[in-house]
Amino acid sequence: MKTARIFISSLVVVVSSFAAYAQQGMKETVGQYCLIGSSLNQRQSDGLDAAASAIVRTHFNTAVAENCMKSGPLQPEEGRFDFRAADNFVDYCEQNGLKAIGHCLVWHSQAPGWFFKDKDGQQVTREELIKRIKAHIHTVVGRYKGRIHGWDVVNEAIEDNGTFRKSPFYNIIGEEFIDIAFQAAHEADPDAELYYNDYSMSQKGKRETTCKLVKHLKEKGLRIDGVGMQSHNGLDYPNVDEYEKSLLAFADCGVKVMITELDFNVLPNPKGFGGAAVEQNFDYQKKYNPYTNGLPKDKAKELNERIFEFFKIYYRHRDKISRINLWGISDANSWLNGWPVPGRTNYPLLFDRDYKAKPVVEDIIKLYSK
Ligand code: 9MR
Repeated sequence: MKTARIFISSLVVVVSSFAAYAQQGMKETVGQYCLIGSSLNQRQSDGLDAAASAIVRTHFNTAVAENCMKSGPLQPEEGRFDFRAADNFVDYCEQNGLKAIGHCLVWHSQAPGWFFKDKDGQQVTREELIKRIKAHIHTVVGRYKGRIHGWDVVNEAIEDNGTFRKSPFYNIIGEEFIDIAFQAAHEADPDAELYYNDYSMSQKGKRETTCKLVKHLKEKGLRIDGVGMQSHNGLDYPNVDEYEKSLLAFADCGVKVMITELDFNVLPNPKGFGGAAVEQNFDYQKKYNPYTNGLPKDKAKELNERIFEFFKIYYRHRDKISRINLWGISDANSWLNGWPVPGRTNYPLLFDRDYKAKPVVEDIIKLYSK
């Protein structure tokens, strides 16, 4: 009788520890070292995607709004703000134990057209543009004061060759627009972390100018907490040595390194394609969309290994990385189905079209459970 009881209680221990392991998500494992999360599309942050919410609750402790906090959607006309979607995003994060990241305050790409024009349709003056940047940042950051963990203050201001992008912000104000944005964000929420975020960060030119920018901001006494490496990767780019070099270079400048928009394109790219500038577009051709009925086994394996290769780098440098963020939850949600070629079937994320974890999720959990 006694032996049977001991046997049963040992069985209970074994089964329950197995269940605990099986239920362990990335937030208990990767989350011991850094924030781990995803961008949320509006349907998700409105709470309408139950399958996505289940993944969020098991695996993530942070999230970024994929689109609804950009300046275009937030301030479609001067002085008229639409905060409905952004409010829902921040509420959703609070209800689901996620540190909310604000993306993004100053980005040439999604700034509304009126931002750069005066009432006669002429280019706005330097003074007026500075006023508009400050007003936008004070209103948006001020509204969520104390509720946003960190803001992508300036997004994609540097070209691959290290020169500043000739955006309207740069052309009208000069490099100082970056200082102005960081200062305004800090004034509006002194406790929020502030980041510079960009793609193709493994490029030498971008790496060097980003480091110079961080040093410059610090020398001016402005707050900058981190650099975001977007990491829109593919199976054969970027070069991992250069990528790692950038990660270490940013850490050396005394800021946190964040992987902010991680995904992995598996489809063939048109000639001339590079980076992640949303303006790039190519016409649809069947040869660019070879896996409409699922990824062949060898490609799926290659993808798994490629994703894991990056997570091994992140694990190795876990003392330097403060956040790893995927750019979407399931393959079905990814922007890479529509860019740079429209209408494709891509497989860039950790969860497939049925919201099922790819094998690499288990690999990542094991790696970070060591
Ligand atoms: O994933 C986003 C896509 O849905 C939008 O149409 C696009 C333009 O706003 O932006 C995408 O997200 C971008 C991010 O905000 C900044 N880095 C590049 C991302 C992919 O283009």
